[in-house]
Amino acid sequence: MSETTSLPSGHGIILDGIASESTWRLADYVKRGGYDALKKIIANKITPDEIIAELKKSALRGRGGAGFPTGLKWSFMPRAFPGAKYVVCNSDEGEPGTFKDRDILRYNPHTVIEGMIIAGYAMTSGVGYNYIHGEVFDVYQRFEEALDEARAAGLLGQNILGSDFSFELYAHHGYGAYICGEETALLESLEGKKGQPRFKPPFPASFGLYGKPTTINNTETFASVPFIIREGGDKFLELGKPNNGGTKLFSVSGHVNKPGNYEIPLGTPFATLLEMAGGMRGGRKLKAVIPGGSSAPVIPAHIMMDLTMDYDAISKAGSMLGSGAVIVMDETTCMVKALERLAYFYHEESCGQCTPCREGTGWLYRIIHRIEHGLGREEDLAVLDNVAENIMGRTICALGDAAAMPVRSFIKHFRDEFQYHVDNKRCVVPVETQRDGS
Ligand code: L3W
Ligand code: SF4
Repeated sequence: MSETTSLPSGHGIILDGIASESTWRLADYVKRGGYDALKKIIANKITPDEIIAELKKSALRGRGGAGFPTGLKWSFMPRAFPGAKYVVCNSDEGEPGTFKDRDILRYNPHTVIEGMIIAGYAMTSGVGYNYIHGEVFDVYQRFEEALDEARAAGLLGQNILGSDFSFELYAHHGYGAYICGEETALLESLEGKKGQPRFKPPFPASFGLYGKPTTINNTETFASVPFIIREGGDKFLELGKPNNGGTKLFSVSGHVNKPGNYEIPLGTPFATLLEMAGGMRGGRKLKAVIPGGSSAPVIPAHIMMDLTMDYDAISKAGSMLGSGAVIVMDETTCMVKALERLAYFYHEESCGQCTPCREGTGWLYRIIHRIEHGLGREEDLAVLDNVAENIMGRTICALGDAAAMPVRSFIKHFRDEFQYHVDNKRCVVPVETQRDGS
């Protein structure tokens, strides 16, 4: 898993003012306008409906992968439900290429806490949990410290800021299984069970944690909420483009000079992001980009260089903006080897509940492995396509599709390279020039 080595950068709302290691503290956050949104809600008795309307105006879309409209999701919550209702933050980022949420929690945890408190107020929920990926324990500890600061300041807990609104928030650290980032597997895990996805529907909005109505959003989604309430949904929308409001963090990895997290307005050209990341390493030519985490179909360079980084443009090009993990590959990349690595990951991480995923991911990996190792058979590309097709749409959760989609896109765009491997039992890119993107 990639780790950033320097402070994340960019211009926007989540990383604004993040200038040093200590900007995570409450006092610093307050200096930057932190908790003003919560104070505004309480002082002006803003209603849940008004908050949800502002979110809808902002065109904030879920930052975890699906890009689902946040205001709409919050409106699904049955506020009149008499029992417990929960707000859950999905900080279990495990998607290969994604490393943004850990930096948000590391450098700006209070913006997530404030966003979750506002969510509790808007959905009349009294309890929240932040499920944090198990492999980033320092982040869990920092979030716990930030929670202590918020509690001590009366921003969290009973009668927040002297009002009759109470909200408690707990951190929970996972154990590193990728599948626990799937929202229903996360809920199972939070309940203390084995982390395996549930059938949907019912969606968590009606049957969530402990079977109660639950809203789950990604870390970055909650982190965007305070700005929207403080400055207004229109202002957030204007930062991005229609239907793609605001700024977004992109985790850029691979063959660039400055891998790291960059916050940019949605709709920014990919070429600008590549420049921010220092351009191509060694001045080499761009070959392809996975624009939204390993589950997203690969896009060849000549298409990618004309695209803007937003949900609609990337999906029109046949891929997904996903969680915003941009994996950059230069001309020295062997596409068969790259796909072999992805296929291995999904095969390892399949939870095994559904036969097409459990068996199919193994088939995909083994066939790609033999092609890569000079044992490819003439029929292999057709078999790969057939296996991928038989996984897609036939599983409980999106991991099946996530394993199949890269296979189809790699072969679609780089078929000649796969065929060369099968025919010549070696790579078209000389082995001595191949470079690892990690
Ligand atoms: C109530 C309805 N709620 C939808 C809710 C649903 C969920 C959200 C989006 O997959 C993708 C996946 C990964 N009533 C509803 C409703 N909802 N209809 O809206 O739902 P869905 O099913 O479109 O997405 P999902 O199952 O959450 C997420 C892709 O993201 N991905 C994954 C990245 C992984 C990370 C990580 O490591 N943390 O971010 C990247 O591309 O493949 O396609 O909340 O309940 N009628
Ligand atoms: Fe488990 Fe794969 Fe089925 Fe998802 S698709 S529930 S990971 S077996």
